[in-house]
Formats: sequence, structure tokens, C-alpha cells
Amino acid sequence: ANPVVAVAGATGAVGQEFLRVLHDVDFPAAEVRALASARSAGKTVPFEGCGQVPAGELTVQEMTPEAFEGVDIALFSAGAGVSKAMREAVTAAGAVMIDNSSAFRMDEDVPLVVPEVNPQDVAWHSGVIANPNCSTIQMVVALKPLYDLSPIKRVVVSTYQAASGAGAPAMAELFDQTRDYLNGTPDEELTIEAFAHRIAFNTIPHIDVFMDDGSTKEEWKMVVETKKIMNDPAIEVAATCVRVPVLRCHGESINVEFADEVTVEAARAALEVAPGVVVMDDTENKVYPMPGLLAGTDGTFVGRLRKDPTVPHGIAFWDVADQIRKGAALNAVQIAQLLLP
Ligand code: A2P
Ligand code: 11C
Repeated sequence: ANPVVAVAGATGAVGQEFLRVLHDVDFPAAEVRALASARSAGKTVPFEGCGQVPAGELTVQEMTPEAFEGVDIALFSAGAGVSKAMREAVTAAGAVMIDNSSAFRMDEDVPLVVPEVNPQDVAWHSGVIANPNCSTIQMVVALKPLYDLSPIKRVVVSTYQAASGAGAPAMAELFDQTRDYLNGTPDEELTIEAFAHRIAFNTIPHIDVFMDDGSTKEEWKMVVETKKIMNDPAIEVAATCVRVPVLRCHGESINVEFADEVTVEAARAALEVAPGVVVMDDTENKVYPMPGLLAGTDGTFVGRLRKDPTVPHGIAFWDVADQIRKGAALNAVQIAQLLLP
């Protein structure tokens, strides 16, 4: 029988994208259940349909433990606390939780999966599969075909992360602040809630909380998640994560040091045939990936590919992906597709 799918957090930014992706891939669902907090119960959300579910509206139900009865696949993006609170109910119902939060990513009994990189890891799940952080996903999709050419010793990455990574209210804050700033509102009168500082006409080298070693938790996630997904604890990752005044799509500057020689030509050839990767690299014609062009797309776009001559075997490139699609909803739905018989 076709699976019953629950979307937990269906009214949120990622939850809404889950519904769009389920339609876009025509996921063979028998039923799609939209769940959110009690505040949203009874509201409707538009759904274009997938599998046996016709286009129309879904009535949001309150996410109680009982709401998962009969569910086979539960796509979660309602915050780490909600994922933790619901895990038992979801697995007791016999469903697999595919969780977009950071709640279980580093747990030893939870696979952390990017289908282009480690699809085999879904095999050992015990009820929960975690979706990595968006900044990690778009990096490892590009690293995997390169790693297949030579083991990777070290990665230096700097991110340029869109406001929407912090949710829909953060996007609104970027809009509102930009307008207010242009209207001459002084800094001290601007509304600053989603970020530590003004994001309009600014960049903020601070995403998530600071850790004892001076890095941020977002940077730490890129380090530990990369090792787990690539199944290679020896890969060294140095990350600096920066919020930029972009609405959607993270950009990443990535320098890779390999164990063995990898030419730019070999790297380009590997990236060109890699699943999920789109090479967009024609500098003569000013072609390279840019967030302003790529919102709403599914690929991981790679450009500015060149040698990094400062290490023995290095290449450098620029990588852009829509972090709500590939960085969250699409990756989770691709994991769900791996579970289909
Ligand atoms: P609601 O809209 O009813 O608050 P975002 O990440 O965009 O803020 O979305 C968070 C999602 O998680 C929303 O769908 C939100 O529902 C849902 N959510 C937040 N808190 C809870 C909760 N305690 N129980 C169930 N769903 C929750
Ligand atoms: C951001 N990467 O751009 C964050 C959002 O661990 O899933 C996602 C955080 C996470 O702010």
C-alpha cells in the first residue's frame, strides 16, 4: 500500500516547502496529514496533490501523539524540542521520522543522510533519520564526487547565508529593515529581532550560539556533520559562517586539500556528472552561481572552479543552493524516497 505521510510543522517555512516538494516529485502518498501546533488546528494549507492525494486544501490538525496513528513517514520541521517530544509517539506508531531539526543528528543510532552522498546509511535506522544542516548539505553534495577522486584532507569553508535560514520572520526583518533604513530610520530605531545586529546593508559573522572554542554552533555543525555523512572522521573542516542580506540560497566559498593530485579538469569532469550538482562555470561570459538567480531551484550549483596553489593538492570553488529546497525539504523528501519499496 502507498505510505501515509505526516508533515509535522506544516505551517512553517520548511513545512510549506515539504508540501511543495511532495507535489513536485509526485510522492506516491496514500494520504498527507498536515500537523502543527494547537494554534493552527483547523486552518487550511494549500496542497497541489501527490500520489493518491488530490489537489486541494489540507486541514491542519494539532500535533498530538495520537496524530501519528497510521502514519508511515513523518517529515519533521517544527523545532528540536517538538521532535524530541514526539519521537516516541512516531516510532511507536511504526512510522519513520525524517527530522530536519538538530535534535538527533549526532546520535549514534541515527543516520545523517544526504542521498547523493550516503544513501546506504538509511539501512541502519531505528525509527529516526536526520536531515543535516543546510550549510553542510550543499557542501557535501559537491565534496562527494571530489572525494571519490582522492581522499580529502582538509576543507576551508566560508558561508554567505541567506536570511531565510533563520525562518520566515527573519526574511520579513530583512525586507522591513531595508525599507526603514532607506527611509532614513536611525539604527537605534530599527527593529532587530531575528539577528544579533542589523542585517540590512550588513554582514554578520555570527550564526547560532558561540561555543567555548570561539566558533559558533553553525560552524561546529559543518565540522561534525561532514565527518559523519562522509564517514571519514579524518577530514579536517575549518568553517566561518556569515549571515548576508540575501533572502534565499546560501553561498559557500570552499577550498579543498586532497591527499593526492586532483586536477581542475578532473574535478570539473567529476562534478559535471555528479548527482545533484550543476556546474555553472563560464567566467568569460560572467557565468557563476548566484543566490539572486537560483531561489526555488533543486540543484547544488558550482562555479569559479580553480586550482588552489597554496597547498600541495588544492582546488577552490564557489557553491550555491536553495537552502530551503536542497538544504531542507527536498533532501528530506529524497530520504523518504529511499524508504519506498
Ligand atoms: P504553528 O504555525 O502552529 O506555530 P518555522 O520554523 O517557520 O517557525 O515553523 C515552525 C513550525 O513548527 C510551524 O508549523 C509551527 O506551527 C510548528 N510548531 C511550533 N511549535 C510547535 C509545537 N509546540 N507543537 C507543534 N507544532 C509546533
Ligand atoms: C541558518 N543553517 O541558516 C541555519 C538554519 O541546524 O537546521 C538551520 C539550522 C539547523 O540559520
